[in-house]
Amino acid sequence: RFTPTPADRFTFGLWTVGWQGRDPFGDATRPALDPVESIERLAELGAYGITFHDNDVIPFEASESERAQTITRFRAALDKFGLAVPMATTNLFTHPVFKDGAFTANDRDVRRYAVRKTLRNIDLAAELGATTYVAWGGRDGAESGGAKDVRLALDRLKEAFDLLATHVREQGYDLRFAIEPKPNEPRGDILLPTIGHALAFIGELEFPELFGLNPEVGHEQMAGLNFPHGIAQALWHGKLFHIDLNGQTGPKYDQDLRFGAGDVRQAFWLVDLLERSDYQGPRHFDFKPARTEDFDGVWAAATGCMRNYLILADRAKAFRADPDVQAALRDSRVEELAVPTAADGLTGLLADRASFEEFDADAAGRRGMAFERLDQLALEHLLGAR
Ligand code: GLT
Ligand code: MN
Ligand code: MN
Ligand code: MN
Repeated sequence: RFTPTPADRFTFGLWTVGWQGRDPFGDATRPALDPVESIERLAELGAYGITFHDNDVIPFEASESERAQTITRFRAALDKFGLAVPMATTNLFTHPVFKDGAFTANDRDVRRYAVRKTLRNIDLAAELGATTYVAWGGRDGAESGGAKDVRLALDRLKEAFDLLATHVREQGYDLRFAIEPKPNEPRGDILLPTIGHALAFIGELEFPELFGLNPEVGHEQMAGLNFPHGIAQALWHGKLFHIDLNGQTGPKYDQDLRFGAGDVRQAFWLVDLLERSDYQGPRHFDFKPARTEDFDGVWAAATGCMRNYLILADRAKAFRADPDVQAALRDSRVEELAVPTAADGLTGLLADRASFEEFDADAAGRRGMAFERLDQLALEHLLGAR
């Protein structure tokens, strides 16, 4: 039970299991992991695919021939162990050249280099069959007010995305972009800090249909936001292109805990939402196995991510199937929200005396919503008490 299979569409970033545990206060606690070994192990554990930054596979300083050799070896491992590459992305944050950002660096030469580096990896992503290209502008931000003209930075961000989209269209790639919001870290403040900011920005792009979101659980929660609500809005706009699943305990540094750790109640409502939605994309984990762990701990954490998703999906299903829950949902009039407020139109609404002149607001104000019972039922299902 709760054993993942490729049909569950679980995917992992190479940089997740490959994280060596380097943090601002301490050195690596684990040796580097060969991407080929990650592919083999993740396939064994039941994953569907892997995702990568260019430099997770190809070292930044690799020559053209080293690059070609590395890609050949990487492809061979994917074929051998049967893993897909549904998504890829660019490392625009590790090298010092990106210290003031990539697409929005004040230095024009850095911006041109960042777009070229991305274009090159988009070609590789398309070649490997990826249909989503993630853009996380982790260094696109500032620590101080005078350092960045935010309106100009947004002009340059739009310019970069318009160039990338033009390339994808000209090459005829079956590839869409997923912008990943994050409020801060590594910059003091990052541009497009939340789902809402990113959604609004997409509307200003030249090819908005090619752009959606890759929201991360912890990134919204770092800003104190409700992740399931953010995902619901992304779905409502038709913009949930991809998702980064992990765990976070409230507003603090980006913890990247394994999925299911951190805010387990939001994790429950998230899985309940995703499983009942039309989201068909991968369930992608972007977590960091704690630096206390050896490799056994790394694979245990990766397994935990997948098992927790399956367990929560099972709990959410049991919650929805429970007749007591269905009665509680009726008592809370949850489905009544599907009824349009004024299908009779403005004229009908204005003519309807029951809607205002004869409306008893005090009586309506006395009606209980019965949400507490509903939420208790959810908690009991989540805790396995029902
Ligand atoms: C980095 C970041 C993640 C992003 C990755 C994509 S890289 O680890 O913290 O949230 O998803 O660039
Ligand atoms: Mn994160
Ligand atoms: Mn991260
Ligand atoms: Mn992420």
